[in-house]
Amino acid sequence: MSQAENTKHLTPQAGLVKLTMLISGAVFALMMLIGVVMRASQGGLLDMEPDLFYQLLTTHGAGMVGTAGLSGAGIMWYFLGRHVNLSAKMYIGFLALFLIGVVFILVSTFVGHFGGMWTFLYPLPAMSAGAWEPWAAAAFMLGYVFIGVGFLLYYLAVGVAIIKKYGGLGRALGWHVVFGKADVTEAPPPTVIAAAAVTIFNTLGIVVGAAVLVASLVNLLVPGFVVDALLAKNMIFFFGHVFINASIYMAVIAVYELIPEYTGKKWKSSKAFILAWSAILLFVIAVYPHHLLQDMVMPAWMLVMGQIISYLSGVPLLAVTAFSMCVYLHGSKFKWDLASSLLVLAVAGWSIGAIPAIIDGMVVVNQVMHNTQWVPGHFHIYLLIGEVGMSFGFMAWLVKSKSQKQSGMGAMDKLLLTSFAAGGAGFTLMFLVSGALSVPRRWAVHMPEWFLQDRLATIFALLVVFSILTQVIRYATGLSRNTAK
Ligand code: HEM
Ligand SMILES: [Cu+2]
Repeated sequence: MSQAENTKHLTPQAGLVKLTMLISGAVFALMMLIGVVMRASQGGLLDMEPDLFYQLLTTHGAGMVGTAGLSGAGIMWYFLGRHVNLSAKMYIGFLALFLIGVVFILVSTFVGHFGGMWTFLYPLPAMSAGAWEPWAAAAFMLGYVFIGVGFLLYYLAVGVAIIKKYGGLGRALGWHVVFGKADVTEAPPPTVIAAAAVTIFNTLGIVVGAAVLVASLVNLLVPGFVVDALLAKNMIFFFGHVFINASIYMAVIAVYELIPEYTGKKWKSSKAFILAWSAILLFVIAVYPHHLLQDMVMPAWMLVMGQIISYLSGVPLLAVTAFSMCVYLHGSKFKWDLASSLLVLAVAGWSIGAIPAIIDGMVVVNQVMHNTQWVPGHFHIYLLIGEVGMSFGFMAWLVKSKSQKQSGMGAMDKLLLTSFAAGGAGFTLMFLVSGALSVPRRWAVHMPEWFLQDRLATIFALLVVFSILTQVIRYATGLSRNTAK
């Protein structure tokens, strides 16, 4: 069946995905509120005990990264379902395990006062100096284990379905086209290529994450069981880097599938597209040492690799997504509505955010910028404007009604888009400015000299929260009205 035929069908399990996006949207909004509270507290606008700040920061980090993963997974499931047969039971299992994990994490941070950050860097969870009990750290890591197992189920279902239809992950990646004799018309659709790549690297990342989680859990229960701290750090950052990247690489499938609805031009699996996704697969796995540039005990070749691949990582992103999108938009009668505007904005945000990230991936810069707010500066650009933008673009498309299709952007749509874009840009810019001024990240208490950026950022963040909260409400009401997709 051709791709065009497929897209006419109703996606099976759309209801499950709609529910996933509702949960994601609500949690995004809630975690953003926590973010505003933290930023206001850094700016001296709120009085907050530092230990509460670290519990909130832990919840915000884990909650945001988890929700980015969840929303990305929802998007990928929805569109992959147009091409292969996916098991609803496995998805329900994934969702259930995910939600159990969330409960563990919330209990750990809010009841158990765990504040060891979403990165649970070994041996911090076991060394709270009385700030939290070992059970709270254990609950946090167990929560991750549940979420991880849920994701493994998810990728198992995806992998099996893809292999059944395409006869192997290599073929799903399009290798028979670029390395074999097959014609480019025999290449799988972009969604399948992306899904195959993400399935491989995120499964690897989660397995490594699970291993270090279990080791840390044993260390918590039996303190005599010591883990090599550098190895643990490598495993944690491999997992963390891969997982958060996977969230965007899953969400971008919405761009590949929806932008063609607006341009009338199918997103093609060209040879460049196939090669770019194979490069992404390799780079995502190999680039993680850019998180360890300050660990001078690391083998030098790994750090050099981290820096060089950081440069390269931007290329497939810009070439196959940003550049292709511009080509597709150019000369087509593109209809700007909330969904399509958010998707285009998100690709722009993702691309722009990659630049300060690459800069920070250079050893000489990292020497100065490491652990400053430059870091949350760059990742909030591609996560907030990029991943969250794609998720809300997809959600707006899901609930778009026929009458809206004709009318394009209403006044409310314009307001929501502008406040999201301007708020997001201003909020992230303040992080970058602070980072350039060497303001440290992860500090509960700021010096009065840093308050100006903190306070401006709080105002910008409120604009984002206004937009996102309103969009969630509109999505929820839209779901009950619209069952066409
Ligand atoms: C209105 C939106 C948001 C606000 C106000 C906000 C606010 C904050 C603040 C104040 C910090 C701490 C910065 C510091 O270290 O000094 C932070 C960290 C972080 N945020 Fe956000 N954020 C928002 C959206 C997001 C989104 C959408 C994501 C991901 C999808 C995200 C993921 C993270 C992560 C991973 C951290 C790092 C936590 C850590 O250092 O362990 N945030 N955010
Ligand atoms: Cu990274």
